[in-house]
Amino acid sequence: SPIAINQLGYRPKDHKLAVIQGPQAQYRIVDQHTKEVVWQGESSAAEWDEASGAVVGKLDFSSLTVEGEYYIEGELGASWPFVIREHVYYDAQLALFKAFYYLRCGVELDAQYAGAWGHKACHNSPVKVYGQPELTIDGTGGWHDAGDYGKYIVAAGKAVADLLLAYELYPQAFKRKVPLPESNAAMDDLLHEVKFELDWMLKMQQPHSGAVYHKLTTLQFPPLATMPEDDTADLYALPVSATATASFAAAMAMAARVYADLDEPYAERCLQAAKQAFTWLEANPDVEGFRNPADVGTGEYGDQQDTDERYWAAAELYRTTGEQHYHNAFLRYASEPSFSKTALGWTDMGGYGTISYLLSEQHKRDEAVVELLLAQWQHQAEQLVDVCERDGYGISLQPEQYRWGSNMDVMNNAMHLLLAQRFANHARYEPFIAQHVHYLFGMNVNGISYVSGFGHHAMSFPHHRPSVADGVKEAVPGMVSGGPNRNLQDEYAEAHLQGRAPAACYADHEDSYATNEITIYWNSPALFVLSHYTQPS
Ligand code: G3I
Ligand code: 9MR
Ligand code: ZN
Repeated sequence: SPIAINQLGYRPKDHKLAVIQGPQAQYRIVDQHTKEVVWQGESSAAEWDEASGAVVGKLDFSSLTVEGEYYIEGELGASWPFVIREHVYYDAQLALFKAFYYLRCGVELDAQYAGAWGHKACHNSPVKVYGQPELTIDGTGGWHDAGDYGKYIVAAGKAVADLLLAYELYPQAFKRKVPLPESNAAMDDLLHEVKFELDWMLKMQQPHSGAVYHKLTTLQFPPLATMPEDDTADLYALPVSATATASFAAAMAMAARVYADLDEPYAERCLQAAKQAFTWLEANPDVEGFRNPADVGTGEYGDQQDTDERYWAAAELYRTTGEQHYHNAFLRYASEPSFSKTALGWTDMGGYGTISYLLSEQHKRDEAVVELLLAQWQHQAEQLVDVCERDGYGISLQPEQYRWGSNMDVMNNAMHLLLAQRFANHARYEPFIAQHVHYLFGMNVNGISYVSGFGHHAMSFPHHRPSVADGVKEAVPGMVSGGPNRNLQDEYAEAHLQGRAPAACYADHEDSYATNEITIYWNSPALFVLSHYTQPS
């Protein structure tokens, strides 16, 4: 269909948009059941959209607010049916969260909780410390990172940050049970699931030094059609890094705050781990960025810049403890211009430090720094909105920004706008935020919902080993695909996507790891954003 919509549907009072390829024209919205025309209007003047390589116009039907099931119809064809309903995002939000459960390592996922998508216990052998053949550690638990079975600390850091922030800012969005094996009345499921990851992260800290191993993987990726329990090659803990240690410190400091009222001893343990990691960072100001040794081919998560992670760690430790020492450290890092204070990726974590400081109202702060950080945050929000206004599909990515994991950038930007609204206490960005959600769930040039199991035409063939190997027709649901990547960085993309416009460089194919893999830190910002829509008002 030339008419791209949010396949999940729209909430009655939200901004509602469809994007149509082709010339400006008249459209009708028809009630799917009565066949009555309930709305009519014209699309905006069609324009060439560089990112998608198409001539498109927008159909804004925000004025249709009556709940129901509809489709859009015009000369060129009709859209998928869609609903307008208050609770349209509830199931998807829960599924984006449940995806973390499906990624659990070390334990059996049994049918009671996993349905058809279970697996046996996996990756439970002792972990060899790389380069020290006599040493092993226990590295069980945690989430598989992605389509592969590696477990990487900096990736975990971003995912945990998004989940705990979502929980701090939208607690009411986490009152429904998934359910999980641990579900109980004492803690919301989100905290049980995050604890599953934190418990693993704690095992990655060297007991004496406080530094944190960069990652835990086999030496090479197993073949694609491999179930977790069949991936039995030796496991290695790769050397410590400053980025891992600082991400770890920040995530643990957040956990110490969030778990404080519910599980005091656990919160205390997280805090001690965070402090110990930070002490190591202070004693080691100049550390080479992590590089894979020559015989290791799994994800590198290399990053030469660790000041942003240190800035974030200092901010979280200050927010959690109020101790002057961390404030001083934060201000020192804040004065360094060498890194972005707004980025929210696994490489560039500065944005999380900024969020944390801006939310530390209960402590003494340097007001000049607060003003500066706020101004930067709001300035970037305005820039994102400018891009949305020019973009054919109304999102904030520029053509050159469709890179590996672009859907993370889409959701990160929506997250940025949500925080910008919160800091300035307004709701002016709502339409732009909604457009990012519409894009993720189908309002894009590929007409696909990038979340498995959600939408009439949903991503179905992720580069995700269990989804390939488990013999179940449907992919594991609730997983966010990496999305369009103009750099064609896998053999499948290279062979099939040449010459396409940036946003069209996407293949729903299991071999295309550079456009269609899934990871914990692509799900996490999407979960944050949907939690905004599923917090009962
Ligand atoms: O941002 C730059 C852009 O400015 C530049 O023009 C372009 C040119 O190549 O590169 C862009 O950077 C890309 C970067 O991702 C963006 O985040 C790199 O090319 C690209 O190689 C890099 O890809 C990373 C990929 O690993 C390969 O290292 C992804 O970010 C990262 O998410 C991905 O992570 C993998 C793990 O290694 C293993 N587990 C699965 C996971 C997801 O695919
Ligand atoms: O499956 C791997 C995926 O998780 C990684 O993100 C990706 C990039 O590091 O690599 C994938 O593994 C491929 C390897 O790099 C090249 N040969 C094919 C592998 C896929 O089966
Ligand atoms: Zn495993």
